[in-house]
Amino acid sequence: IKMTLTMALDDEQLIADAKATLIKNDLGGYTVPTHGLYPFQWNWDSAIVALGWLPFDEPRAWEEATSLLSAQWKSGMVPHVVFHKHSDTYFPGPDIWGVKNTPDSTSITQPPVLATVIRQLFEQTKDRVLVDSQIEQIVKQLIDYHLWWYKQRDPEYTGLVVSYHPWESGMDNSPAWDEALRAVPKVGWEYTRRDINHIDASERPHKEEYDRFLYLVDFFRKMNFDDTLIYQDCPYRVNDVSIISILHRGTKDLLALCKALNIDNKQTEYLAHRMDLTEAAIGKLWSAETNMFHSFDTRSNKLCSARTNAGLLPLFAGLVNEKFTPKLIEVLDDWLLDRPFAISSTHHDDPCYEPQRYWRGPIWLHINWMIVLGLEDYGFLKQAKQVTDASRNLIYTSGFNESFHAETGARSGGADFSWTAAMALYWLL
Ligand code: 9YW
Repeated sequence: IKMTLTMALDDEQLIADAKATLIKNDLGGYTVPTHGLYPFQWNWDSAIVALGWLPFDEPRAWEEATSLLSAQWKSGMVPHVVFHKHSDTYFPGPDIWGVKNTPDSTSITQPPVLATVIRQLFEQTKDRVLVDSQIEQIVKQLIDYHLWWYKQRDPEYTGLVVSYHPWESGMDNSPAWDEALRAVPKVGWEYTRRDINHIDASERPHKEEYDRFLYLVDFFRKMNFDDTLIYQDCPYRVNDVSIISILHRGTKDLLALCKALNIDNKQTEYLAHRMDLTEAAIGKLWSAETNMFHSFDTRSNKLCSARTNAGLLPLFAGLVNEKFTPKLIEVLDDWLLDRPFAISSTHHDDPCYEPQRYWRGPIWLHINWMIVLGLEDYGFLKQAKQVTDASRNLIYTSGFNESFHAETGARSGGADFSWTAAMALYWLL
């Protein structure tokens, strides 16, 4: 299937193409984001992709989640990449991460959108025997995962968990990280990137960023992956507003699942208490200058200055109070004004905006989907429709790409991309 579509195809054809994309990327129990560029299982990709399988293969949707959870660490952490099968087309692989687990994985995690996805699967799967055979085990693992987040990533009970790597945010080269990353030394050894064999360098992070990404990977290994040591000494330690929002929404959805399953115990009480702490602390991430939320660098004690789409995700979490809501919506209205394609990952007036470079401008559909769910919860239906239409335009313009050029809607990053096909199937078509 050729995904460089220049004109709108009818929806039926697009649905068939989206299904074919997932089937093509299926490596048996898990779906790679796209062949070549990302040949393994990624955490938040898999969660989103499960939603794409749901309308046409329910068992496969659930399997996407269980294969990811099969890599859960004893601590409760669910890794950001699971290296189920060997591949040479991606760098850095398991040898560089140095983790001694089976299956091989990285030592960091990714935004925990899985709990929200499992709630949707639980509510929408028609085959209830399938649901009943899996749900309790999955919920148990999700509770461990969320407990790990709060205990290890917010040991001081601040209400705001921390992240140790831009890869952990899933928004690798977002300008939000520029200042915090500058404090990280560059790695001392030579290496060969593989990403720029697949994608033009103008659409990827710079070497400057990779040098620091790899320093951090080395650092985790040197710390023996010890959560306490890393919390103390990691040179990069950020309150990522996207992770905080996704975690908060995920915990809410997880507690709703627990209620449906009559699970009510010390652990669920603890999670509810952690949610209260986050609600009390979120104001720290609000900027009265930009009227939106920002991530916070806990090393320099400063808000990250760039205006990015992550700053809208507290809507998804239900973390925006009455005082902030009208201001944030005003910012969004301005962001969307006269834009056939939206929402750019960095605001088009921000000095760091680059419409073609990965998380510095291009549009990502799964982020739009989360923002739309938030807008609907808050009753901003006009804006929800605007973002949904602007997202559908992208599919019509250029198909199932990793992300989209913020001005032209053209492909940015990889083609034949699983999470975009999944969002098309589950949400847009
Ligand atoms: C990398 C797989 C992943 C996504 C991330 C995205 C990118 C990996 O690809 O990171 O090597 O740059 O930033 O969000 O999960 O699609």
